[in-house]
Amino acid sequence: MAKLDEKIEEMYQEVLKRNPGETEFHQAVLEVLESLGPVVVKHPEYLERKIIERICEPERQIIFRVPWQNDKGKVQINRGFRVEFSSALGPYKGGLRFHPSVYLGIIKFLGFEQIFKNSLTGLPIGGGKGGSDFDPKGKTDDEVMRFCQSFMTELHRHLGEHTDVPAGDIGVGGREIGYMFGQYKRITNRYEPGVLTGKGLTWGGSLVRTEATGYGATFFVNEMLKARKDSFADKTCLVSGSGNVAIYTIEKIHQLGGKCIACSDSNGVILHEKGLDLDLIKQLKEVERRRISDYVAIHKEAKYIPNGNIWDIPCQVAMPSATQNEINGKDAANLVKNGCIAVGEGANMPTTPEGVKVFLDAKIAYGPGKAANAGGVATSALEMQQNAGRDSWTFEYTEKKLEDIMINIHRNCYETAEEYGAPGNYVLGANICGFIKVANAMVAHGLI
Ligand code: NDP
Ligand code: 2IT
Repeated sequence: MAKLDEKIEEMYQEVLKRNPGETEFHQAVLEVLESLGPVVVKHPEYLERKIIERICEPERQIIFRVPWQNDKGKVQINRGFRVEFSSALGPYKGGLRFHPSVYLGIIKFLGFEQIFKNSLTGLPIGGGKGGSDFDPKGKTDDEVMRFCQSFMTELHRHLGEHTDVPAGDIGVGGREIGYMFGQYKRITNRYEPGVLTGKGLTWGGSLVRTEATGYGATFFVNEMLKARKDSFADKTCLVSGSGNVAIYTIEKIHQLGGKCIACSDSNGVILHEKGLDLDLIKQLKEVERRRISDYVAIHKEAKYIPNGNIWDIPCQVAMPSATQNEINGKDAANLVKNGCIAVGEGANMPTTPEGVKVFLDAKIAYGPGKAANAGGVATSALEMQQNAGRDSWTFEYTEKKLEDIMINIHRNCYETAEEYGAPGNYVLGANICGFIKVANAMVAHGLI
């Protein structure tokens, strides 16, 4: 762990005290605070106005009961969350996660990261996150619908195109956004597409939003490789997870000439040395909602490794796209030892602090989530633009905008790292660049 500036250390201790037990939130805060020492030296006004202390305290936290009935008529109770972290740059914006591990500490880590990520996109969006400890696995379509309707029955009063605009995350995709949009419309009697993003294409959605996070993360890695006079051509790649982000990361890697040989889920790893069959993965995951273990029934030469560790497989590029803390110090050391030269985080905070240190010390190209996976939320902001203008753009036009945004984020992180004397350190670059824009807006808005 880098040593914190004395004043910043005090702020971190206060965060620990005020938010007991929220270990993921502590981790996300510490990672940002470690970068801010030189910033407060240059900008003493941030200390005077307690900008860091204010950023660490969400503007509003909503926790609510979500009652619903399963197919047998039995009453179920889940907990819903929406943490509206920062509206310095625009309406609160960020996804909803449905996963049994969800509690306040996870939503707060995600919401905190989202502030700086959204700032990096250059678009007018604040930071927020929400979700529930509801487990969509094994639930029928009707059960998911009833849950989403109950969730939105409470959440709707907090939303609005100028107030708070949720989207998907783990366990929340097009189906769930559809049920929530329907319930919002029914309760408010307003057809207000700008209230959610990730919508279907016939009712206000944007082309490229489905692909955006994976494509964007791959564009970001491509920029890191270009900065090192390298490219994806013939690179062997690993992508963890097999959900939305993983699928479109694999797709773009293949389009850019790389070969992705493995993906995973929480039960195991698929290894296919000749390159993954993405059409099959899409069929299994997006259409049939099955597990990736079924892949080997079609491709006999591929291997399914139950409880396997994907990071044990030698690769040149690794793109963690499943969940937080999926790469620990040992995994990171293994990746580097096996010849990995670039890591791009599609997931949020997938690398532990020990792992991050390994990547930075080895000086490989390491793109942290808040920069590398910003293409998803950036394209959500493009969806909001289209909704506001009652417009819809072509795939090519929207993808080009996404690519330009990722190129810009890369350049800003790269140049900020140089300016602060840490060339090649995208962690420092992303944290400082994302922070300064939010901090300046907060100074301008006065003490609120
Ligand atoms: P999905 O629900 O579509 O897919 C999640 C994938 O990750 C599944 O393969 C799932 O496996 C695996 N996974 C989830 N939790 C765990 C866990 N605790 N242990 C092991 N594997 C796990 O989600 P997304 O693809 O949308 O999200 C993936 C990551 O990307 C998350 O970190 C999310 O925050 C981040 N992200 C998503 C964005 C988006 O636009 N969707 C934007 C930016 C970041 P299983 O099915 O076995 O649970
Ligand atoms: O983590 C993320 O950036 C997301 N889950 C996407 C958020 C969004 O509002 O599109």
